[in-house]
Amino acid sequence: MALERTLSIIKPDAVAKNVIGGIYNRFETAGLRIVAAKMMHLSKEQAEGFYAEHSERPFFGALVEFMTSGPIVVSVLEGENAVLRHREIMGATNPAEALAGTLRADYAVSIDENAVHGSDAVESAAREIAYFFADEEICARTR
Ligand code: RTP
Ligand code: MG
Repeated sequence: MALERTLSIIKPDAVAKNVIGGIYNRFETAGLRIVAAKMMHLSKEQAEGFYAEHSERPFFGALVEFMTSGPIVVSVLEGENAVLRHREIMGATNPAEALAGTLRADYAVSIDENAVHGSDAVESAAREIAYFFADEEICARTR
């Protein structure tokens, strides 16, 4: 088992629903530790940069519009197999396909407004963490 870090975003729909604490509770219950966190309201440029890999996809404009529609909570989660574990807690991208008990089954409305984001691999996690956090903003466990 590997100690990993992954990037988590609580998207504007979930922040608007007032369920930040409920989502954080799922992470902590699953053994993931929050080692960095900030609330922010993305600019169009920040959202486009974050989702640059999707820039040619038909849903890109709607995705950027949604991600800039309100504040989000961006966090770094640390734990054993954190990338995959976090994806399992989130559930499928489309909430209609998300397993019962996953965040998207419980909180997402549609594939476009699907409550949470999580890095999909260790490599993308490193890039996405660096997109939002300086090294000194990530707090190593000291006790
Ligand atoms: P995320 O990046 O947000 O964790 O979601 P994901 O890996 O499960 O999905 P991804 O393929 O990376 O897509 C990023 C976000 O774009 C929206 N999307 N819409 N209408 C569509 O077909 C479609 N496909 C993707 C979703 O909001 C998805 O989370
Ligand atoms: Mg993705």
